[in-house]
Formats: sequence, structure tokens, C-alpha cells
Amino acid sequence: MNHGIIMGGVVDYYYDSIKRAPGAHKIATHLRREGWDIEVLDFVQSWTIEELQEFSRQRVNKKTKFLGLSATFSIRFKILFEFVRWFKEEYPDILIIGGSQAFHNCEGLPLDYMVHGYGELAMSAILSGDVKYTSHKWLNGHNFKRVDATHDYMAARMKNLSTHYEERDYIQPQEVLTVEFGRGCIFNCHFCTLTYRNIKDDHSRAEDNLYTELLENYEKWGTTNYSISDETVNDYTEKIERFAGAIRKLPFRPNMAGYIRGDLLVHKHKDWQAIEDIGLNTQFYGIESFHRPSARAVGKGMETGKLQDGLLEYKDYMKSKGHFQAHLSLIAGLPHETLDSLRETKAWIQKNWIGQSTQIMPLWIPDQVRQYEEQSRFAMNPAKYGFTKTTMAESNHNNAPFTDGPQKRFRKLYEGIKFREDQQQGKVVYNTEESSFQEEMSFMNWKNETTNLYQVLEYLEHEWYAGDEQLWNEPPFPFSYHNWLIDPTYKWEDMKTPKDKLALPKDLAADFIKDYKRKKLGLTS
Ligand code: B12
Ligand code: SF4
Repeated sequence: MNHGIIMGGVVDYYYDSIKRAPGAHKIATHLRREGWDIEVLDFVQSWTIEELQEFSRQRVNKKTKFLGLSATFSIRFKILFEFVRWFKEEYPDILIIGGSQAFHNCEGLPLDYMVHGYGELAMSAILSGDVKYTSHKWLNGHNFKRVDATHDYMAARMKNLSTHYEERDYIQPQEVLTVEFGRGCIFNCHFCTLTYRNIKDDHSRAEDNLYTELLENYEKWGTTNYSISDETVNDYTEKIERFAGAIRKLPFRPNMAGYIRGDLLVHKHKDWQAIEDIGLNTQFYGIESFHRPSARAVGKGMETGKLQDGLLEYKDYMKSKGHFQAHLSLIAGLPHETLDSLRETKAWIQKNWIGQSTQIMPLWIPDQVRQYEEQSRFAMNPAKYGFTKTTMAESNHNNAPFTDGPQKRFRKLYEGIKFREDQQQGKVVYNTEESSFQEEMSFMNWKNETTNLYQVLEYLEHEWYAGDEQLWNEPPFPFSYHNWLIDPTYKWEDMKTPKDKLALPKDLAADFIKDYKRKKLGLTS
């Protein structure tokens, strides 16, 4: 049997993440169906180079055809650069294949192929020896072949999106695994960078294999906790009803966290039962703005009072059923937004959203187009939406130094923009091979008729995040539960407790990864 290895790791919030690399397991499952022996190595960011080398020496054999690198987010870690260079020297005939939905997550890594997009079909084509590709060079000069899975080998409509884990994955019952219901979104919001948006027909998976996947994980590993990777879980009723039907038949009740469109939730009471039956009791709402003209400007325009009242009614309904947590995600600086309209939003949150979570970020319009990066319509034509470029000096008339607010949130962002303006002629320069997405994020310094980026940063730093009852009582964010639940004494229901009162089990997480590595390397002590 042909053999391959896929390494991956998801670095999200807090410390060394104990979240499994969802793309690595997905590609592994797909190739196993085609007769391959594929092993996944998780938490790659937490392995030392010696450990990765030892793992390779133990696993690589005559049948090993490829080393895969999975990048849900950036995997440009110093150790991985060193390791992949070593691997290529040691095993020159084995292909090195990177995969990500965001092309630059693997920038600079010495790959043979880079699969860009949902990668199942592209991977099959590469391994069959007959694949369409284009040749490229990373900024550091390394040549590689790009396989376009956003168009040529589009795997966004697969009816079987199951992930199967193996004994050698050492899954623990308290983990939060990723599950996919479908790929793409039926909407087309103006600021969105999702590749598969505006898809109007049913693009979701079949419910029978969802049932089998959840049952298998429950029976084999005791898994009941999931995060759903769909961009919008409730985009259409028929999909959630099918999945609710399958989940009702399970011998257990899962807990799930996922992205929900708040306006649809409020509009469609008939979806409430299906969402509850799915176990989707932890919801992330991309509200963007409670100022109606601003929300309208990006394609979300429900009347504000109706939306807010509806969310509160839904919150009461779900709370009466058991655990419920809802997160509001907002953007500061959409067209027509003013500091006063933001203040109104903040006042509503302080009054109505205590015990739930929120996050607000300044509007990000990328200033520099990176090749193959999906662009939002905002980024393609900022002027059409009323945005023009400004400078820190122009926005900050006194040229006053940035002062930290009580939570010290935005200094880095401010300094990054200022540094690029002052030192790099506005361009993003790759300072090191392993620089992060945050370091490279090109931020247009924008102004519009009602405000500008500097004003928004100042407002968020000194007013929004000044500290208040709502902020002090915030529970963990929906997609971060795994960081706590690695401690088996925590239950999903505990995740409504304010973060301050939930000790973060850092040591347990470190031990979990240590134990995983030990098992993978066959060490007894
Ligand atoms: C859940 C999620 C989050 C959660 C993650 C929590 C967690 N621990 O799971 C949170 C809320 C933290 C988050 C944050 C952010 N996110 Co997010 N997120 C997602 C989301 C919705 C699901 C991720 C997932 O599990 N996908 C399912 C798996 C199966 O997909 P995958 O890993 O990409 O694997 C496929 C391909 O990449 C490829 N592939 C992967 N590995 C391999 C290996 C090989 C060998 C091959 C051939 C192919 C291959 O094939 C796989 C299967 O088709 C995705 C969108 C999406 N639907 O995927 C966005 C997405 C990953 N996020 C995105 C963005 C922009 C962000 C933020 C920057 C947002 C922000 N402005 O703050 C941050 C960045 C965080 C960071 N660390 O840098 C972008 C791109 C990320 C990037 N540029 O690096 C995405 C793609 C959405 C989009 N299109 O805009 N996110
Ligand atoms: S912002 Fe959300 S709802 Fe809008 S197109 Fe993107 S994924 Fe869909």
C-alpha cells in the first residue's frame, strides 16, 4: 500500500493549540478511501526538529510517496522551515505538498506542490501523476508548482465530507473536533473574502454520512463536542433540517459551536427547532454593525430594533432549553458608521449582552493585493464605498503618540501601520521567513466621510475596551472552548462562566501534547 504523511497544526488563541488540524485529517480520510495508508501528525508547531526527524526516520519507508503540510492558518514556523529542508535532503524522491485555502499560509516553504483551495481532488490528481499546474517562485526564491483547487480541482461540492480518525491519532473524549456540513456560502457580503460565496444551489453534504461520522466518533473516542467549520450554518432551512433529522437519531446529544447569521435566525423562527436539535447551542454571529445604514452597505440590512429584539428573544428561548452562548462579531468603520453610532451599539451591549461575548475589530481593507488571495469588493474598489487613503499624520493632527487604554489592545496594530508608512513606503515587507499573518497584514489607512482608521483605533482602545460589566463577565469565545475542555473536569456547560473565573489549563494542554508525541514516537517514558 502506498504511504504518505500529513503534518498540521492550528495555532489560534492563547498557547500551544490542542486543536486537531482539520484539513490534514480530511485529506487523509479522502486518500484512505483511495487505498492509501496515510498517517497524520498533529500539533506540528509543538514538535522539536529532533522529534520531527525521529518521527520521519521511524515512518518513512520505500512506499512513502509524499509528505503533506496542512495550513488552515499559517504554518510558517521556524522549525518547520528547518525540518522541511532537512526532509528534502534526506528523502529527495519524496514529494512535499502543502495545502491551504489561503495561498500565503505556506509562503517560502520548500514545497514541490502547493495546493490552493479545498484540496481532495487536487491531491488525487497529483498522486496519479497527471495534474494541471502552474510554476511559481516564493519571495525567498524557492520554485514550486501551484495546483489550483479553487477552480480546476474544486472540491467544494462533495457529498461525503466525513473525517475518520484512527487509533494512532489518540483522540481523547473531551476534545472538540471539527465537523463540516458544507462548503461555501449562499450570500455575497461586500467585505467577504470567502472564495466560494454566492452559491445558490444546495452544496451541502449528505446527512447519512454525517450520522455515521458522529456515531463513529462517539463510539470509538467518546466524542460529543464539535465546532462546525461552515461559514454560515443556517444559510438555508432545508440543509439544517436534514442534518437535525440525522442528529436526532443519534444515541447521544452533541454540543456544537458554529457561525450563524443572526438576521436569518430572527427572520426564520421555523429554523429554531432544527438548530436546537443539531446541538448548536454556541453561536457566533457576524453582525458587523447595529447601525442599519452600515450593515446595509455590506449586504446585511435587517432593521436594527427588529434584529436586536429578535436576538434577545432567541437568547431567552435557548437559555430556557439549557446551555446557550452567543457571540457578537462587529466591525468598526463600515460606511456611515460614526463614533456616536458605535457608542449606541456599545450601550445596547452593556444593557443586554451581559454574560455573552462580543468582539469588535477596526475595518480591515487590505492595501496590497497578494497573488491568488481572494479579494473582497471593498478591497477591489475602496473608493466605490467611500474610502480613500490617509496617513497617520493627517488623521492624528497633533501627531500625538499612541497611548494604551486599560486593555492595551491596539498598539501593535497602530505601530504596524505607522511603521509601514514611515519605513516601508506603505508596502508590506517580509522581514523573516516565518513572519506571521498579523505582521504581514496590509492595512489600508482609510478615511471616509464619517470617520477614519486612527479615530476608530483611539475610540476602541480608550472607550469600547475601557472595561465594563459586560466585558468582565465574558465567557470563552465560541471557537476557543477546546482550550479549556482539554481539562476533563470542565464540561461544555461551564463555558458560559466568565473567563476570569475559569482557570486556563495550560499545563494540562502541554501534558496532552507531550503525551501525544510520546505515543507517536513509541516512547515508554
Ligand atoms: C473556524 C475558523 C476560524 C476559527 C478557528 C478556531 C479553530 N481552532 O478551529 C477562528 C475564529 C479562531 C478563526 C480566526 C481567523 N480566521 Co478563520 N476560519 C475558520 C473556518 C470557518 C473553518 C476552519 C476549518 O476548520 N476548516 C475546515 C478544514 C477542513 O479546512 P482546511 O483546514 O482549510 O482544509 C482544506 C484545505 O485547506 C486543503 N488542505 C488543508 N491541508 C492540506 C494538506 C494537503 C497535503 C493538501 C493537499 C490540502 C490541504 O484541503 C482541505 C480540505 O479540503 C475557515 C473557513 C473554512 N470554512 O475553512 C476560516 C478561515 C480559515 N479563516 C480565515 C481568516 C481570515 C481568519 C482570521 C484572520 C480572521 C481575523 N480577521 O481575525 C483569523 C486568523 C486566526 C489565525 N490563527 O491566524 C480565512 C483564511 C485564513 C488565512 N488567511 O490564513 C478562512 C479560510 C476564511 C476565509 N475564506 O476568509 N477562524
Ligand atoms: S460574510 Fe458570512 S454571510 Fe457574508 S458572504 Fe461571507 S461567509 Fe457568507
